Amino acid sequence: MKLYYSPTSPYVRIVRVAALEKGVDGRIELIDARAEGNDTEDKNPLNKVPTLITDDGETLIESRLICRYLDSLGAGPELYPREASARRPVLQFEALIHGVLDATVLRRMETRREDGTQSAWWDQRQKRKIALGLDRLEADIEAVTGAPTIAPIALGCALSFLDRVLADTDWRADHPRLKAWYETYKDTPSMAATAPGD
Ligand SMILES: N[C@@H](CCC(=O)N[C@@H](CS)C(=O)NCC(=O)O)C(=O)O
Repeated sequence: MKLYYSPTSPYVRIVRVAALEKGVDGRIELIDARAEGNDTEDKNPLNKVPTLITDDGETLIESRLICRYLDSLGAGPELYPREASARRPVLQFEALIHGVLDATVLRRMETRREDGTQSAWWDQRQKRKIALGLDRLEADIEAVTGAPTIAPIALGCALSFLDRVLADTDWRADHPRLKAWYETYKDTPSMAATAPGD
């Protein structure tokens, strides 16, 4: 398999941690999508990372789809529980984390606009999504303290990303349960192996 990646993308990191947890990372060749000639537009019309090319030559886009595919391979833990009542809260938790990540990326993009064209309204809107999303994750923390599903993987990668890019957001201050959980997770072998360099 070939995984088009960028080292700083939180979505790519989720896929990479999932691959390590499933024991299939050795089957994946990493291709830096930022390098000349490695653009993904001819494979993925959205031209985003992660993009995975399977051994059968199929192209999979979107980290959540790729993680589900990896879950169908390898021997590791069931990242997406098969049983419906166990699967639903995991999918909900995952969706919420991706929402927080999407809002964080949008805030970051806004800061890159030229001076005078940045929208305080837009920034505030994304900031609120992040704050309320974190509150809900704090309330539902049990989703990550049970079985080793995709939920802790996505949460760990998301909190790490917040630390890296949102200097004005001290998420730990109002979220003691997330803070305590992250301390136990941030240095796990899969997280250490995928840490973005500075
Ligand atoms: N929902 C997508 C988000 C992927 C995404 O936004 N990737 C960013 C990097 S963090 C990207 O490739 N951006 C390039 C672009 O939007 O042109 C997923 O979960 O895979």
